[in-house]
Amino acid sequence: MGKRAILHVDMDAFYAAVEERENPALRGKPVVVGSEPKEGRGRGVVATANYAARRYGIGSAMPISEAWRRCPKAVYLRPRMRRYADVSKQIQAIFERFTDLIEPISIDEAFLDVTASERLYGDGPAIASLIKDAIRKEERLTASIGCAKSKFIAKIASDLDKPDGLVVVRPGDEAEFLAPLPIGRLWGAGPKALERFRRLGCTTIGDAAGLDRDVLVRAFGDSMGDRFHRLSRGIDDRPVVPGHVRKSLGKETTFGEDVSDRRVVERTLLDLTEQVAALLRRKRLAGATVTVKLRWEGFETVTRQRTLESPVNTVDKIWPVARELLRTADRPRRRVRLVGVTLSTLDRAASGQADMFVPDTGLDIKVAEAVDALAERFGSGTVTRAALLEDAEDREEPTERR
Ligand code: TTP
Ligand code: CA
Repeated sequence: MGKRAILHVDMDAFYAAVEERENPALRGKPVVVGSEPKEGRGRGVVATANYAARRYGIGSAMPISEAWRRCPKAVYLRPRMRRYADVSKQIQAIFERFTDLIEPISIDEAFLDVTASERLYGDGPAIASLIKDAIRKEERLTASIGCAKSKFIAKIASDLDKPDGLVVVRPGDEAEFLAPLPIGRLWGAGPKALERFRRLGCTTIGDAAGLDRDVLVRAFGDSMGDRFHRLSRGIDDRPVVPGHVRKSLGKETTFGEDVSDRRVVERTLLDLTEQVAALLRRKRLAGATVTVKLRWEGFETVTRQRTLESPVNTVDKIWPVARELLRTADRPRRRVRLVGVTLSTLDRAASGQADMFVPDTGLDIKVAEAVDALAERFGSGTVTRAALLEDAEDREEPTERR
């Protein structure tokens, strides 16, 4: 493999840092961004906490009630997704000065391949410093960067000296760098794999690197075994793939025949909304912008969109917005050829149980997951539809609206 220079850039305490820079009164205080704490009775979770709040043991995905218990005097803020998405774009623009090979992996993280930029700006570490300086000066934020010849090593490195870190792993030092790290840092090593590694006597990546490839293949199968074998020795050739992050997720349907019955249009849109919500959840994403698209007979097309304060991925949160957008866009006398719904301004949803993006009803992600499971068995729409449509069918005739 050629000598590549890969950077992994990860913003520090991203949402909280944006809030701090925009409100000097927060400086030095513990700041928790997440759902409403309701004096300890809130049911949502923490999106992130600044480093002052982390000293109380507060972190992403922790129940907000637990955060409150640990530090009631912290400043508790709701997320402002649009703001963070804007800042994310500014940071992306800084990256673009140095390379076209940018693979964003979330709102505040990206891989950059700067190999071809080295002639112009100096080597990888020098470019990493320039990027950190630009982010500090222009955005008043700090980033942590890992610099190595592969994505895997760069990603681990960026995490080792947070916040405001720059960790460089020189070519040839990879195995030595990895050896002492816990085996859980290997990409793809979930709980099951960890248990198997434990039985093989491996606790560090170095332990795994010491095993024969055959042993790993026998324990994990051809593909995972080979992967662990290579990664543990610091071998990772995966390229930086530009524009990897999904920007929106939507579904649309063209009717077999143009439709005038608004109940049919709404039912179809609800169906599409359910599918989009389920897909978002499966991909562990949530979106803050809801867009509804309508095409009339004759092909004229309109879209209406609204951005919510925080991202959502459940049908009961998306549907009221989608329905309202449909109703404002609609011209009831015209027949409808196509209807669609798209969620954008995407962000990752908290993994696991309660979804941070459903602040006051820790339950509905569970309900949504149960619905997903049922939908997989019986087809989508089995559960939620009846309840949600009631509203659609009981409402006044569409002609009474614009
Ligand atoms: P992270 O990069 O995981 O965390 P961070 O930037 O807040 O802190 P660190 O310095 O450790 O990198 O996530 C980026 C943003 O994504 C974070 O600011 C808030 C959001 N997020 C959630 O909303 N929920 C989550 O469970 C996680 C992990 C992140
Ligand atoms: Ca981060």
